[in-house]
Amino acid sequence: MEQSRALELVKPHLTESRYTHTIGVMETAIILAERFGEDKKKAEIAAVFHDYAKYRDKEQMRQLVRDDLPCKDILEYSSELLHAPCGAHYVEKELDIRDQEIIDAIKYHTTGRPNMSGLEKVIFLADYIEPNRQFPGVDEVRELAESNLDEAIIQMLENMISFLISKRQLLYPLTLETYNHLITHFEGSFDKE
Ligand code: DGI
Ligand code: FE
Ligand code: FE
Repeated sequence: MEQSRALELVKPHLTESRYTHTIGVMETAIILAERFGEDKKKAEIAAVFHDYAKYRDKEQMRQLVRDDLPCKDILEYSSELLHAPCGAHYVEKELDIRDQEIIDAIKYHTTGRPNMSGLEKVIFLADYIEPNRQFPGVDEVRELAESNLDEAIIQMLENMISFLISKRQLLYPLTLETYNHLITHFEGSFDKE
């Protein structure tokens, strides 16, 4: 799919600021894909559609999860988590995007998961560091993303998890599993006291 066609398809589903964010994620994802040897075209398409379901009706998304998706546990956590797996489903059904790597990158873009593919990592990180983002600590993650995808994601998860704790938000187990997996596999596997 051409970039212009993809953007045209996603635009009606987003607010203006979310569309600007989406363009930022797309441009960042292409740069990261180039840098870390991932497929740029897949990164572009996954980025364009990553927030496709951001403004869908929450009750309809809960229904979809209850009836058709395997991730039932998500229903017990923040409704902000719904748009990732539901978006992956809608993109497949409504836009006929069948590439499983693209679908998985959309599905896991909010929480990550253990053993993420390179493309999943690129979208997960691009969503966090795109130029319109202004989270505390984001510049440190941008700096790490210049050279090390896994280190950047570990720092990003530390920021995210600390932020959620500071707001006394429930932590979705998959987010923690992503973090545990990365520090086990990419920070040396010795125990730190
Ligand atoms: O959709 P975006 O705003 O671009 O970004 P996103 O898809 O990463 O969604 C961010 C939201 O997801 C934010 O409100 C925090 C929430 N989130 C991510 N991981 C967890 C989480 N919320 C809870 N409660 N638990 C998590 O583990
Ligand atoms: Fe999102
Ligand atoms: Fe996003």
